[in-house]
Amino acid sequence: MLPTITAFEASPDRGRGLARDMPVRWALEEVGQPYHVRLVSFAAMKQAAHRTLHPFGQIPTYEEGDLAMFESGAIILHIAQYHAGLLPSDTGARARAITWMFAALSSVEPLIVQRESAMHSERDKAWYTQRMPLVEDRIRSRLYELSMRLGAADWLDGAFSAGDLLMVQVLRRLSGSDLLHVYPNLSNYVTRAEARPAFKRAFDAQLAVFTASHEVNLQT
Ligand code: GTB
Repeated sequence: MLPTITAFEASPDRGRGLARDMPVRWALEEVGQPYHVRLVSFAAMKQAAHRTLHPFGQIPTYEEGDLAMFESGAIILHIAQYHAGLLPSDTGARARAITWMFAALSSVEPLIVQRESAMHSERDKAWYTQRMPLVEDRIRSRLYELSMRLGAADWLDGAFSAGDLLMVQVLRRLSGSDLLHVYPNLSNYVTRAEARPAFKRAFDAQLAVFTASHEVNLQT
């Protein structure tokens, strides 16, 4: 039985592949696991049926037989544990790759999400122009540290892993800002990952959903 994931029926990212179904799709493509997608509206996400799968009423979710999961990081770890291709078999290297997964989600992404939240909900507040440089400085110093660690390597720790997949997906949220370009090795890291055939398949699949929903909206 193929796993089923959920994704936005009409993603607010307008097909840029920034919503969190994207890294799950990408992980499934990397390991060669076909999957079904169930599209959900914002209203449906908040209803009881979806909340049995996701207590916070969000996407993505993952169903496979009797198993139902939420949280993109946990889903990707599950995929990586049960399929070859996203985690090394050596115990130490595997632990380090998992460390990078957590680093992406808990030490890098929150700083970037803070900036997005400020841009979306605090623009009209008196403190916005003072707060934003501080928020961006925190991102800059974390990117500097990451850039130093990556150095001239292709990936964070040896071969491409689920740690790189999540880190790149997090860094992609800075596309459209100039924050990443200050560190050419990080920009190149993202470009290198985006050139992977699995990334392209995942990206095209989520873009097709946006294009179809956009066409429907134009006709109605
Ligand atoms: N920690 C959870 C995970 O990693 O799975 C977070 C899940 C989450 O934030 N889901 C978002 C959601 O369902 C979609 S991805 N939001 C609807 C709601 O809460 O009602 C976050 C996201 C949304 C939009 C953009 N964008 O437009 O660029 C980017 C990322």
